[in-house]
Amino acid sequence: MAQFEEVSRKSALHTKPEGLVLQYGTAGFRTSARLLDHVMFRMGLLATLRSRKTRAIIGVMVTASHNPEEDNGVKLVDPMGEMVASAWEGYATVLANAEQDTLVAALEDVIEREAISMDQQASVFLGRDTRSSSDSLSQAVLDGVSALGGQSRDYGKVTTPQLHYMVCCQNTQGRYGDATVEGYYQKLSRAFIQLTKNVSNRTDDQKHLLVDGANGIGALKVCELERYLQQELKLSLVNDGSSGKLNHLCGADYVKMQQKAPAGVEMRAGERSCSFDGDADRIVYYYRDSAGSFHLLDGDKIATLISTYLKDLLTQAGLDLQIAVVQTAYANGSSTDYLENTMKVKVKCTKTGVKHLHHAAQEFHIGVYFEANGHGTVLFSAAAEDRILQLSQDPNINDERKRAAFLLQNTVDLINQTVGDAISDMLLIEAVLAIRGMTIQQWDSIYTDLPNRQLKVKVAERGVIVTTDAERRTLSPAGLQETIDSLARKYGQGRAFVRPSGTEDIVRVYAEAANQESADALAYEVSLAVHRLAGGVGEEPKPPQ
Ligand code: NG1
Ligand code: ZN
Repeated sequence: MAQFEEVSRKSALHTKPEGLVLQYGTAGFRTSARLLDHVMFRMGLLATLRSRKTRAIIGVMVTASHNPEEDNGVKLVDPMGEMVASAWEGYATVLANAEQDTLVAALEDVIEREAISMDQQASVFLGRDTRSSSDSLSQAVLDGVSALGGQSRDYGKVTTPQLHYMVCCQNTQGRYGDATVEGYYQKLSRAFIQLTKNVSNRTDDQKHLLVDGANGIGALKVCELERYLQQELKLSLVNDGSSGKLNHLCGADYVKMQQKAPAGVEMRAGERSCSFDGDADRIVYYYRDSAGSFHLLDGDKIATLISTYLKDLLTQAGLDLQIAVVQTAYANGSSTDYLENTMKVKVKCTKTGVKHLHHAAQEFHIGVYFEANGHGTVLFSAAAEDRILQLSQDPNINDERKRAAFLLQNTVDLINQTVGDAISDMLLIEAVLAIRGMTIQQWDSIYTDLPNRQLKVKVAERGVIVTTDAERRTLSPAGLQETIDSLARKYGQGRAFVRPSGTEDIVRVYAEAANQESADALAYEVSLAVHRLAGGVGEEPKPPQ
């Protein structure tokens, strides 16, 4: 077939390093940028097939999110803006790992299994982050798309959530919004201004926010957004990419893992600050108190703020819609306890990785999902959106219900339901704090986090760790879970679990306990058990200092 001749010809320009094996992981392929050219070309091919199969536009995002500048990665976006279906993650792995001379056979296999009609039109939307390698890697994706006769639209530098948004807008014929960056800013800023315009007495301090752009794409985009906000929110941007290195000593991942402010951020006591990650799909907030102590408000605190706000609005609106919060095992135990026992909200725990949370959130009228690291959003079912719309148009309701319906309606518009979005989440949090007249300290004091610690352990083969119960327990290697159980029992409010990372070649250890010393000790002891029982390589973990 002539089509495959083109694939073979172009593929020779994007050769695979012999013997290299990569896996489509928690967030697509992610590794050193110099190993990815062939993967990008092949993801261009696969996205084209997926587009033919679904008869819709498919997205391809070139980014390695919070990884260092030298890395890169790629993820595919399905028609409604969600992560690609899991069977296709398998095809992605097979295609990426096919040697040069078996690539066409691997493609033909996908075409046959999925009964893809090659006459069907195909269209791919492409976006990329600010990494220096992203330009040429994007070109490799475009080569793959054209080699299989697909059309493409290159959005250039956009955030990951912006690309998800474009895909959803185009596939819903504009019902979700206009598939342009301009359309995105207009929809979000309009909703933000509607939500905040009736809030009286907002001081300059309340309208001001310090943003750490991680020296990445979010920094560029937040600057573009600002002029749409009509001074209702004034942003001071640090780590804007003009001089610093991407994700280096800054960004949401750094702040969350180090539990300290990023480089370049000088905060006055009580000043609200936030950090994006390298592709702007994660956000965390933080501030310094008057004694100088640093306070982090992570994804769990964000989920709590948003779900409390929505629950109260539903009550005021008199709408009987079920709201739930979806978390992972990394959620701080205090947050789960507060949500379940104080707020009486249903909480569901899923495996790590936003696709799992997203899927679980779809089961409810309103599903608020956040990973502790700050990746999350809110999903409204079609029925929930309809009921909110109907109520907002009902002339026979009292003022309180009218106001609540108006706020709910604009909240729906402010949220990027396709994927966690730092910019959309930031605007939502700012709007909620304004509407509720809350300071960041008041938000922080809703509950107190249990001290916790995350560690990494290097093992020969991380697949030897098999987990169950939403990754909260291990099935193998033998004896590991029993050891973790007995270690956790030694400490007040002790809880620990381990799981193989889906994005790095390591095992992650999480521990929390009533005080930091205990959390550190527990994390260390569990790390040691992993090293000893799961084939640790290199030196054994060292006790905390
Ligand atoms: P892994 O490496 O599988 O733990 C990490 C994050 C996830 C998710 C992905 C994708 C933690 C503990 N894990 O996954 O939550 O964000 O990266 O970026 O933060
Ligand atoms: Zn990210």
